Amino acid sequence: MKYGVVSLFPEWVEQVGQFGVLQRALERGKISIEGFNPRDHAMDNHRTVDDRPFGGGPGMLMQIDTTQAALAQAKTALPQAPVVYLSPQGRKLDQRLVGELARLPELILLAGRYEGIDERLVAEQVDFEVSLGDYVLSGGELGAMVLIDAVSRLIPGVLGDQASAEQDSFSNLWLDCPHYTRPVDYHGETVPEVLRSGHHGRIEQWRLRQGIERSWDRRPDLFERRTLSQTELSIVNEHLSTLEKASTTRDGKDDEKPDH
Ligand code: 4GX
Repeated sequence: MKYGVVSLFPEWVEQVGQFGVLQRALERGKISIEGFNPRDHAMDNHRTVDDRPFGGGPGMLMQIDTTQAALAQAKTALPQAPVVYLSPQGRKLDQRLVGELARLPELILLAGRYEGIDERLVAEQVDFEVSLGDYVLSGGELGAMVLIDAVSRLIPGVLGDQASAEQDSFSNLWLDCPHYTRPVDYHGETVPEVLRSGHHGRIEQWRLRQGIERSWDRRPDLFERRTLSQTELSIVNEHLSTLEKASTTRDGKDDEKPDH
């Protein structure tokens, strides 16, 4: 995957490739990251890259010519790349979208600063918008970095062990199960016996169950519009009756609420 990043701070975005698995991916030529800075195209003495919005109001916009010039340069370098604009108006990034993007050979990420970019430039030049979530960032750079990180680890050969990408949360559509390492006893809490049993079938079952139970408890939205397999359904049903028992036991306890 070749990434092009149009940003006023391209060196910052490029740093995402200086550590960990992405650093190795860069070294192995699995990915490349090239920045394109609108400021390099500013010709006035102040090297201006912002401009005032028509209609007034607080804040500035990206100056259209310099943004356009940097984007044009990125498109020449990456002729096959769709242009992704990071903005809160975009499709929210999730693992499904990450997977779709990972199949592309090239990607241009347009990271806006200030209040954004002229709508005509967006309409003419941007293929789609991606949002990191419903909160406000100071610019699209962190979005571009998150996207590069999440997409790159799905590219074959980027993770040492391809199986670990598939095991992560959301690749299997459920939250991840808990993990344990040494020591067996940590502050009086012990590692679940099943994980020390060496029984791989039971370990797999336990991990699936833990992931589904955690999803039910913490992310009920993951069950919306999803058809459960027979196994998943029985895990949920058993979890529900366990929760039910626990709550009726508590309700029935008369030593918790004193009688008057
Ligand atoms: N997920 N921001 C983009 C500039 C902007 C303003 C208006 C388009 C329209 C964000 C997010 C995000 C802040 C980046 C505003 N762009 N990006 N920037 N959430 O909050 O991606």
